[in-house]
Amino acid sequence: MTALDDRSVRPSVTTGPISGSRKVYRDAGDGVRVPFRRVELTNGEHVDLYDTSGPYTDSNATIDVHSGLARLRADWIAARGPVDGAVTQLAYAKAGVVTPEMRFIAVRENVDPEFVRSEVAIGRAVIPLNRNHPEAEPMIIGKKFLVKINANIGNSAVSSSIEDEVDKMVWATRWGGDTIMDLSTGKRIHETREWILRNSPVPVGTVPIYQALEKVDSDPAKLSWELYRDTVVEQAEQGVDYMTVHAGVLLRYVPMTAKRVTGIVSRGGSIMAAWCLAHHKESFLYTHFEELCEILRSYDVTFSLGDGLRPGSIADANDEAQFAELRTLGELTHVARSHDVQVMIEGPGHVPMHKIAENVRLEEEWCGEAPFYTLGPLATDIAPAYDHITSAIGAAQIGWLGTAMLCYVTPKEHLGLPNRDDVKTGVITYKIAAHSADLAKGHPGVQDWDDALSKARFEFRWEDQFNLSLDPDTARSFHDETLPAAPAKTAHFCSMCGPKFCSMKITQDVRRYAEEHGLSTVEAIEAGMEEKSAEFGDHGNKVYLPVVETS
Ligand code: IRN
Ligand code: FE2
Repeated sequence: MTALDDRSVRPSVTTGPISGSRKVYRDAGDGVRVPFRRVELTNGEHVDLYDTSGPYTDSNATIDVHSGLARLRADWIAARGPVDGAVTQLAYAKAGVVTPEMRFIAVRENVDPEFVRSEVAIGRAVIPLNRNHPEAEPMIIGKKFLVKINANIGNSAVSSSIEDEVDKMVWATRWGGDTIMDLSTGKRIHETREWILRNSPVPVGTVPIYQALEKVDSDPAKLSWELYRDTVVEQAEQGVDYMTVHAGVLLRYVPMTAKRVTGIVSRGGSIMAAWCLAHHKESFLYTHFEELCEILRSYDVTFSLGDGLRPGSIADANDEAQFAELRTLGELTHVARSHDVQVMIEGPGHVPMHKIAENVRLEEEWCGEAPFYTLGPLATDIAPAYDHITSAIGAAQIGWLGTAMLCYVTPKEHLGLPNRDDVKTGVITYKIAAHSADLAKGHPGVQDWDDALSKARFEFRWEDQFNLSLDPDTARSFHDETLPAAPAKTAHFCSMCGPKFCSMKITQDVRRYAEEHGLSTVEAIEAGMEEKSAEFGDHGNKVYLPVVETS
């Protein structure tokens, strides 16, 4: 029996399009179809948006979580043999081969397939796709592409079920999660991951040391290379696309954290530090790294070299321990690449704004521009319950500076396991950070979305404004709170300023006045001012007129 045959597990997932949009596909040649979310506007125009949600939002798709998603890439994978003994996207890219995955990505990103190949070949971008995860839609992580976001899900010893985690995966990708990581540490880790993988339209990452620790009753001293290796093989066989490996936590770096305010905050980092100290030996992740490369290479699993010594507080940012580890990650990057294994580098954490740029500079210099993948960073420590915001401030900046993927932080960070609502809040918050970074980086076509929304807003096309927003449901419900009536959805004002004080309405009046009087806008403002001052004289000196009720 496979895990999905277990009928006692009954995940209920959200299907159907996001309100106001529908799934369309663009042809990338040879039967490769690339999905987009099309928002049809009331003025006859439409906007096509990058779509991470997979078949779940396609009203023509049938979803059965007990069979899993269609195996989109199965034929592509079957059709190709190894190059130089390797089956990784990196090996193909180096050999000059443009894979169907690269063509898919080129359409998604609005760039040339050859450009995709060349960025992968030099290691500045990665395509995290395990051969055993054919259900996933290809995506790319690299500074020359759209900034991506990852959503962490997974159970803990005290909370959540398989059903909840599958639902969170679908929910996270619905709102824009580019990858998800299953960080389960509780019960039924293997089964939970199987359910997620078979049903996930996006790449799935894990931290194998978590499951390894479960296997030794949570005693880090009992871990061994052999047990870890077997866990990696088990997960790679299932189809995990990228794995966090904290191989840069070396024995000699551990004392560097002694005087920190928050010590070691990385779970994986602290597990490895505990092992190193217990045995007084160098980390087995470091000493067996080349063997690990050979395993990852045979599945095309991408390394996400973990930041086990990342700062966990503003006070500890950019310290000796953090940068010592980063140098080691740079060394390991080159080892992995020599095995044709794709690599990205994990980064902090908690970093005040003035110390963010140095992180990107050193990562690029030491790690050969491998894609940087950061957790926030939180720009301040003072706001538990709002750490999606403290971290999005850092994330937007570091994304602009060249970080390729942002690991979301939810409002529950530091407080508890995120639930479904927290997942959505985290994803939306990080889409804001990532898109803001994309705008600043000037990726082709990125601003079209902003422009379409702004035009809709200015022209009081309320429905279009809602439908174009990252979260149409919430935008619409906020508007409904004060102006629920249907006519309000075409009205030339909202309840924020009321009909008389709407700046957009006034601007439109100015423009109309100009047109009617054959004037330029500047002249119209001047002429209008004169009229108004005459009017004002009639009203005496009552500057603030009471707002007139118009209901
Ligand atoms: C991302 C960047 N730095 C850390 N992360 C994520 O944190 C990583 O991808 C994984 O989801 C989680 C690992 O946490 P620990 O084990 O380092 O605490
Ligand atoms: Fe933290």
